[in-house]
Amino acid sequence: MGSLGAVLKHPDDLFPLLKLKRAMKHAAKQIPPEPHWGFCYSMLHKVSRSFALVIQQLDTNLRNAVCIFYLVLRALDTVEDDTSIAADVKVPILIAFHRHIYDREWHFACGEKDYKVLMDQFHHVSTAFLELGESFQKAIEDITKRMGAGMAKFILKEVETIDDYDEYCHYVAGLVGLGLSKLFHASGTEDLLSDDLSNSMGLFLQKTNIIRDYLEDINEIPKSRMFWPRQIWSKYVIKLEDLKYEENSEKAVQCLNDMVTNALMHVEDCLIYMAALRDPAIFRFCAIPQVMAIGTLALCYNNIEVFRGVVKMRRGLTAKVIDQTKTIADVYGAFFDFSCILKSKVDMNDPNAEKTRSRLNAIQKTCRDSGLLNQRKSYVVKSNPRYNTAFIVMLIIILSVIFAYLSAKRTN
Ligand code: IN0
Repeated sequence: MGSLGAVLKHPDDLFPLLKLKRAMKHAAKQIPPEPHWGFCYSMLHKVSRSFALVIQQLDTNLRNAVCIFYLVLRALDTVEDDTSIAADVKVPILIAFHRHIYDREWHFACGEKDYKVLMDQFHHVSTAFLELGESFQKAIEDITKRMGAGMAKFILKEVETIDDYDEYCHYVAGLVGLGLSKLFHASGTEDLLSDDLSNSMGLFLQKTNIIRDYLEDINEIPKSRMFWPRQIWSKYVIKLEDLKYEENSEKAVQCLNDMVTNALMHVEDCLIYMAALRDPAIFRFCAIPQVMAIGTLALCYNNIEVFRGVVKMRRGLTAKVIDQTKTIADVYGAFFDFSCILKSKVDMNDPNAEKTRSRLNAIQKTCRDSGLLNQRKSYVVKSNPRYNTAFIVMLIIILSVIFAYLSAKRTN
């Protein structure tokens, strides 16, 4: 659907969309003048768009550390993701990456588009990294070392069991949670939150990405990337790629629902983590990706389109999440609402229907028990066709007035 069509269908997206556009324009103007920091912040805007905006709101020292942490991880990810690099070349680079970040001379050409530029000009990232405070540098180095080693392990090994799946997600995302918790603590505003809770924050995001990106990963050239655990998909098909074929649609959706149910396991830890945060900017930084993740799961659940193309939250809903995620009450509200949507999609013939429903009930109970649900305005409501018609009529009247005004001006 085009953007005008989407706004006509969801008129209450319009103001958050305009606000987001304005904020992005403003953020793009705030690129620092020093060439290395300028490179890092413009790269951040290119590779993460809306997320860059949330990073921008952090206090300066923490913002710089998170920006560099994000780019170092993206660079590591670019090496891991590049299926054209042979394993015997890739593994030593991943294992030594935590040392390369101290070396302004180091560089390795790989990746595509913006990621290629990031890799080619990595010296800017190293230069900026070396200007961070020592506790920030140590935290980033430690996580990069553990993540590189974990990625190297999984270059040589497939994700077979659910334990492997949790271990792989720990390396590529759970460790990001551990690192961020250290950076927040080092910045002086937060207690050091537990490794388990920090890990769950990353696992919930990464499992959502792995579910959403099934088709992109399986169709990767020259070699498929496979992150769905065999222990789950082998209950439904013989080979992971069979899920994309039309004749397996029913099994594919059941497998997808199984994967979503597995991801939902982390939600309660994530809610505890977010409730423990004190600084409002850090809170928003953590909460926005989490709300987007539960929104994405609600969209993907029971949705065959995951196996046919890209399933993404519409831009207007993303803008709304960014605009309306400010407090823990907003987060409980969003998780409650998206759980309602998920519940309404559970088919009683699905083999995991009972398990899924009980997870959703547990999430909703946590949200209800917070006592904060009635303090919010629910934003995940179905659009009312009566309001849509009123909006379209209003829009036509405004456009007619502007047109009449411009025509009158031209005749004068
Ligand atoms: C992230 C995470 C992230 C943010 C806040 C708290 C976190 C706590 C634990 C773990 C990760 C946390 O958020 C980003 C979000 C992001 O990049 N969104 C993209 C959208 C997209 O689809 O890629 C955007 O353009 O807005 C995230 O996904 N990851 C990430 C990476 C580095 C850092 Cl410092 C923080 C990636 C991942 C793999 C999930 C950890």
